[in-house]
Amino acid sequence: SDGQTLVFEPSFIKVAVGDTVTFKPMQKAGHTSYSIFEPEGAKPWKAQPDSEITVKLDKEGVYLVECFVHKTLGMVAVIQAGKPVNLEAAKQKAAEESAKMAAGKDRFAKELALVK
Ligand SMILES: [Cu+2]
Repeated sequence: SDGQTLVFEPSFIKVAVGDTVTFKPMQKAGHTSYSIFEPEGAKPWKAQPDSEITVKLDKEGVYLVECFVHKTLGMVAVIQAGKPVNLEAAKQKAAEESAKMAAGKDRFAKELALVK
């Protein structure tokens, strides 16, 4: 870590379809994990503040994640499960969200650049 606290770490991960991912809050800062974009047919998730959540990524594609409290500060993450079949739509949604941010406007783009 570089000392930043309003970040997901890692902020990009690639997993296999059917894998589970656990989000763990590292400070009591009201952090939450919300999915704001998922592959078609995938179930969105919303963690309670300061609470761990484990999600199963059972649909192939790109998922966009935000901390509900710090999303305007660019606290966002990207998960790729299998092939990025919905990448163009994910980029569009990420651009819309990034436009509303006060800081970290480039984070979604940097994370999505890692999708292969
Ligand atoms: Cu947060």
